[in-house]
Amino acid sequence: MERYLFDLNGFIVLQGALSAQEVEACNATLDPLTDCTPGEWRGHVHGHSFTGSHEGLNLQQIYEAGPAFAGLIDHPAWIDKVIYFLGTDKPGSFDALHGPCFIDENFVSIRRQGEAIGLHSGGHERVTRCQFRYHDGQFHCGQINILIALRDIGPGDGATMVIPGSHKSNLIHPESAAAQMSENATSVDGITGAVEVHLDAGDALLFVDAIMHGSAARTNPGERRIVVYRYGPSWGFFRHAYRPSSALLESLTSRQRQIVMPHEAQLMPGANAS
Ligand SMILES: O=C(O)CCC(=O)C(=O)O
Repeated sequence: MERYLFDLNGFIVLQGALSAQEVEACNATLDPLTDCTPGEWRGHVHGHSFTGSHEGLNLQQIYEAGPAFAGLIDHPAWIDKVIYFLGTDKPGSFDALHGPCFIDENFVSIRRQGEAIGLHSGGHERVTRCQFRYHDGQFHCGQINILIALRDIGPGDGATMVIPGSHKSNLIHPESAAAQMSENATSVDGITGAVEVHLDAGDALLFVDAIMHGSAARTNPGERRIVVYRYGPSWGFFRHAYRPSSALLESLTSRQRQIVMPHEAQLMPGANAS
């Protein structure tokens, strides 16, 4: 049933993915971090904002915050499903060069009244990284997201919104282009076909990034707290354990450098990259 619903809709909800104790441990770890500001380091966790306007605070590299979050990396409630939908569960899969998956972003998002994220993604874009693909009896998705509620998310709480089935759409959503031009771009409220996904604390939303998604604006007081771990196939990382030397990097043009090493490690001051 999960396979069928994921294929049909582009998402499934894993109810009770985290126990009450796990949710409590995550929230207790977060409590001292919620006043972090974008650009600030708290240990190895970095305050961040997608656009710096209405999307609230992100705490990037949240798996560094402590065991409660490190335990989510391969949590038994979802890891086998993630690998299955990436299609890297088969022995010898060439998409599984460095193991079955790679997390390319992990963060907590904290939103307060008025904050939201606008509609984005969609099957019409055919973006390789986010793609939904099924071939010869196997899923081959480019990115599977696990979004976990750390507090109950109901009406007015700024729920994640999805357009079921839009991971397969061929046409751009007619309201999407218009929404980019108006203040509606800041949330998914009012978009035809979009539904709120209400979650209890500890529930997880598993979705392919190709689905059109975003969130409702939070109208209730208080704070929405979610965690997002994005999993993709591991092949995008270096094939072998070689790394370019700093002498080479320093000698390259900016275009060459971007191809060889797209970005420098952004680390807490004083920390060493491994
Ligand atoms: O914040 C949300 O509810 C949606 C998250 C989102 O857009 C994403 O993970 O890509």
